[in-house]
Amino acid sequence: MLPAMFPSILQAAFVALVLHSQSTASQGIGSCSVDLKASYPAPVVAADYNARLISTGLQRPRGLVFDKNSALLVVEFRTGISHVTFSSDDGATCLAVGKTVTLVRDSSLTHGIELSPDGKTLYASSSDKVFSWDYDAATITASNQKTLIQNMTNSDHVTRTLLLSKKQPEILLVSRGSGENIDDLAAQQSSGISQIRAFNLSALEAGKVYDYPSQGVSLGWGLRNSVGVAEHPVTGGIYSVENSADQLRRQSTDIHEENPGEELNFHGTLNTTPSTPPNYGYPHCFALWDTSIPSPGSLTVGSQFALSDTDTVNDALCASDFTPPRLTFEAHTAPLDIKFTAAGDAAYITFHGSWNRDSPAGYKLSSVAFNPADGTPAAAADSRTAAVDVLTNADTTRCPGSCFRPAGLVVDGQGRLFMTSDSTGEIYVLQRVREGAGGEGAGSESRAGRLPRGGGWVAVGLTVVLSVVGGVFFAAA
Ligand SMILES: *[C@@H]1O[C@H](CO)[C@@H](O)[C@H](O)[C@H]1NC(C)=O
Ligand SMILES: CC(=O)N[C@H]1CO[C@H](CO)[C@@H](O)[C@@H]1O
Repeated sequence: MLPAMFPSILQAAFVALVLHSQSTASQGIGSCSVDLKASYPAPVVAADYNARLISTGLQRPRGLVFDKNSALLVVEFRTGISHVTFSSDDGATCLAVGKTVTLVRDSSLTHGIELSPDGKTLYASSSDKVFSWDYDAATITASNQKTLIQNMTNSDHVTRTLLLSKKQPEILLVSRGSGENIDDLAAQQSSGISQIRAFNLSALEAGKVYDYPSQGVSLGWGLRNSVGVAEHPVTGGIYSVENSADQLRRQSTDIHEENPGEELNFHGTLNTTPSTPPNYGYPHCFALWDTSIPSPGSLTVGSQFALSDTDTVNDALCASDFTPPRLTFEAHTAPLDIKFTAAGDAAYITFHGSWNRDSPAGYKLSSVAFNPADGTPAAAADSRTAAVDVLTNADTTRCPGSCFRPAGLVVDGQGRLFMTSDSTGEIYVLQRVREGAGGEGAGSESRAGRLPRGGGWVAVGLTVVLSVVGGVFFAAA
């Protein structure tokens, strides 16, 4: 009897400890009339953040940007672009969505969206093309559609992430993934597969269209599917988050459950773009997340490894000829977006969630601490704890069915973070409520103080009771 009961009591104690330091979304601080409820268990919010569900009913929302009138423009996968206004903004996370109208109806659009610094040119992408429109925020119209870049069609990965540089506003970065899980074409630079390329929009002659594979400047290749791309606000350093491969075997052993790691790659700054762009490894080399693989040798977390030691590409070549990630994340968590805070002290990353794993992983929003002055991640390259939970599903074993799936991010002028969940058609807003977040080591005592009124004391009480109960059972063990 006792051994069978034991794990559940430990589990209960653990749950209480988690409750002690976290709260659930939409349990407001102060009064707010916005009270949307998710159709799945309420997400769990880190204690140094508030979070609220503010919009539902969108069609697979992915990327999003703010226009000059503080409306959100949201690209909906294979639907178009919606214009979302707020009927009230009572500060913090208390925003009420007023009207949502269709701005662009286009079933080819997938994910990428950008707006020029003057707010008058809108950009979005299909799997093949990047388009622009003249955008009028007052009349809510997008007109005069043009094709700027073409020839990006892939059968498999269809997002073409767009990033307009803030440091060089005429430069548009476009990230394109692979056409299949292991795409041999990616090994030829001229294919334009699995690359991030930069295009000078000011240099595009009227009526002309850039050819993706052969024009623009490559920031790197061998990037399987780098869906999130961001520019550090202080240094201008370009980072991307890469979705790495599925179903991998090493020396014929199945290693896919815990490997390879997803990657955070660094691409330098736009004014230091090297004439020979670095190769980040795919489809030959992959980043290690779990070191328990056949013949690990001296490989550590984040080292790049080959699939076979008889290959022309082996571990030694992966180390010498390819650029390793700057950070590695849990296998198959599927990072889709990365956005920096204005100060550059943290980056938020949406992990859409796994399919190629027995136990679901990801399905959460995380933060990664950065050194604001030099724009580098605070954690070492072999860290397994660089990504810190901000908003998580209450029970990941129920994902993807009863879960939100984070996709796009945007930070507003007040530092509030807006996040789409494509599978549930939702937008969440989050706000950091205490400085020093975005890294590790926040004490749980101060976190408890951020629970909604009343809840904190219940959680503290529960923890005390269960710690005592747990202690008794630990002692018995
Ligand atoms: C972009 O093109 C314009 C027009 O040709 C040129 O003046 C500008 O220097 C270019 N910008 C960069 C960063 O190359
Ligand atoms: C190399 C290549 O495939 N080029 C194509 C780019 O797209 C245009 C417009 O669809 C085609 O005409 C080119 O053949």
